[in-house]
Amino acid sequence: MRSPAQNGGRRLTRRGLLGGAAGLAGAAAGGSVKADSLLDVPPRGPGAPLSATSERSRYVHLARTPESTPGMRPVDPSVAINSKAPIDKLVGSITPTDLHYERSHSGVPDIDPAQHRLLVHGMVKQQLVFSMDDLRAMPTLSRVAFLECTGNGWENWKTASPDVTVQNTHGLISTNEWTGVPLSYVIDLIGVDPRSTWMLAEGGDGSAVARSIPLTDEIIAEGILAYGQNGEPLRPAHGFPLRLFLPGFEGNLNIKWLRRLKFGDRPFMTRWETARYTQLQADGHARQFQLRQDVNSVITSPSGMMQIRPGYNRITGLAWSGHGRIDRVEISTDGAKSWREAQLAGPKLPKAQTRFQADWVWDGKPTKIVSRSTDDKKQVQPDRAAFIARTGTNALFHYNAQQTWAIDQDGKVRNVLQ
Ligand SMILES: Nc1nc2c(c(=O)[nH]1)N[C@H]1C(S)=C(S)[C@@H](COP(=O)(O)O)O[C@H]1N2
Ligand SMILES: [Mo]
Repeated sequence: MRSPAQNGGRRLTRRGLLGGAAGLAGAAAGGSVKADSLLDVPPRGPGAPLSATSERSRYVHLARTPESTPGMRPVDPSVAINSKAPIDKLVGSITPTDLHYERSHSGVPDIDPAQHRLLVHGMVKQQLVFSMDDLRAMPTLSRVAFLECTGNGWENWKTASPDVTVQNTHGLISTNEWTGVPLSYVIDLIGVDPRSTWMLAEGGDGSAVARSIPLTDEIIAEGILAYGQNGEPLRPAHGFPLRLFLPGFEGNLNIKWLRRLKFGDRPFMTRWETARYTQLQADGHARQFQLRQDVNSVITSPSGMMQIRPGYNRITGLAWSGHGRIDRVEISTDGAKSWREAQLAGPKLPKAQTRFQADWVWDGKPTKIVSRSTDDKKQVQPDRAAFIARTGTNALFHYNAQQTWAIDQDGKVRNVLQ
């Protein structure tokens, strides 16, 4: 009887025969051989006992990387301020819950949901305190949407470290299904004063992250007081038992461990919006309240530190926009000289990561690959030169310039600025 290893060997030989540009169709189909019997597939075997929760295969290794700011290297988790998602190793467009990126300013509080309360006050008809049971009794809404730290990409703002992965450069984004009470429901319930144009959201963690949120029609219509993530209660790292979720808006507005909403007629000017999350412009002035995550994309394979071979390579990556739906993604395999349209693999949800893919035959010569996305509001991802011309290099947040990966003659992929 033939062993799986022999089958594998036969595949490799077949692939070798196909090699090169002429074999594109065959190579794209991988190592398929004409099969004539069950001897061509590995034998069946006995199984392990069933379990209470499903673990990953022991052949699959997936982990976030805890990092300090703006360091590129893994650090001791006790001093990490964020932990990046392994987007180079994920498929599809949903991030597994345990791999959703994490950004916490002062650790993860241990909150008993039975004790947790949400205070809603300020310019409202009636000031109320809700328990988690109160909130869970209200109508719910679920939505698949991305969450992105406004610092995503900041490593490439000034210099490009060549030896990093896409997890390092773009790992502060994830897409999950979020479930909770529509913000609009609570606003109606408490009777927010129509003159109230801002809402303060405050977290119950040590650093009491608090942000002022403008009460635009879009935010009222789409905001969620979320207690569910991918079909289960939020994980503590992501705000258990309650967080604010605002599709398309910068990560830090999505207050975790939410304990207070206060309504008012002006921004509350917390230190998070006066000192922390402002954008220093080229002229030295700081810009406040740049809240939307812009149109963005990145090729996740081939990407930083991967090794490719001449011949067929599938290009794949992720695109997203805080403005809405991704309309198209173009890729260049000649350093942004020429572009062609990638295929959107779907689902194509608004304000969610969308997978794209394209065939590519690498001729073995050094080159650069780039992606650029366009959303349904006609926002186009800028190249780095245009982005820097517009924003300068003083700022830290909202970096959405096109990501370039350089491929050298040995097929090694490296991070470069443009
Ligand atoms: N209370 C509180 N909310 C918070 C934070 C925090 O440290 N404390 N971090 C913010 C930042 S900067 C981001 S990017 C997101 C990260 O959410 P996640 O850890 O679920 O990915 O939460 C935001 N909400
Ligand atoms: Mo963030």
